[in-house]
Amino acid sequence: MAKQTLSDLIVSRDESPDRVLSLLRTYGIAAIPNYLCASDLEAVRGECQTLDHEKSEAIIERDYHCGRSLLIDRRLWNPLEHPAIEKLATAKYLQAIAAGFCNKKLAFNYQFLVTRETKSGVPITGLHYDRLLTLKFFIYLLDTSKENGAFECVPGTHKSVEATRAYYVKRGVRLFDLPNFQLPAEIGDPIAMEGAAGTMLVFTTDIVHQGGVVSEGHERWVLRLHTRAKPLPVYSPPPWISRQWWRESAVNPARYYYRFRDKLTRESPPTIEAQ
Ligand SMILES: O=C(O)CCC(=O)C(=O)O
Ligand SMILES: [Fe+2]
Repeated sequence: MAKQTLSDLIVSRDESPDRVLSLLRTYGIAAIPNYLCASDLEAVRGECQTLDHEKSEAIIERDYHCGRSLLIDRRLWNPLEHPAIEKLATAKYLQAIAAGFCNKKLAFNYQFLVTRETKSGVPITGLHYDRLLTLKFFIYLLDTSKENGAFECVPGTHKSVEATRAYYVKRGVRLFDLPNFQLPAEIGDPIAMEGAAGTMLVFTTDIVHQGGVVSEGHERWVLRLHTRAKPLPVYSPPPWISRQWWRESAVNPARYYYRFRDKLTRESPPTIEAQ
């Protein structure tokens, strides 16, 4: 596939969700500048700020090596107290994208993460795909460029990652153990998805991606909504009662069948590359 630039991945706010879907399917990502208008952006920022002081079972502070990270479960909070984030999380436009992208039952935007990256000089993450497959609606709350750690990705890698995931899942490998940071060195240079505050990136986490590096004197602030297929994939599935647990358990016959077959056929995992 010819190398893309950021402008190939941009959808204008007044285009239909179909345009986002087409980029999402081809490249694994689309960017919508000005997704939030100035007043909605201001309101979302205000609510994100108050989350910092809110005590609720819905909000969990997570360890984060480059700043602060709050994980919020929307199923456990009071929507009336967070109207701006609720409006964003329930938007028909986003529902149409999610439904068009995945034809399974969805936990649509059931969870979101607010991160504020203030620590400079350290990569936010290295290049990877996520172990838990997620459709992310990732919104910059501040103007974001390479200087303050813009999200980066290698467009078109999601298809081979999907095949890689299927390869391991078929063989009973735990999602927790997926080698999601093991990527070929020649995968290609990632594109920095720079955008003004209010820009939304829509991507499947099967795309190879990473966070950038915040430079001294700068910061990044992001809200990202998580949509996943049901039953929700997890790192530690509940024993006995979940299909994921049986698939990952020692009694899964596929594990032994493929061990035998892979020896005979010398089949190896697909190569992760841009397609
Ligand atoms: O924070 C970033 O830019 C990278 C984020 C990431 O890896 C993710 O949301 O899955
Ligand atoms: Fe990730």
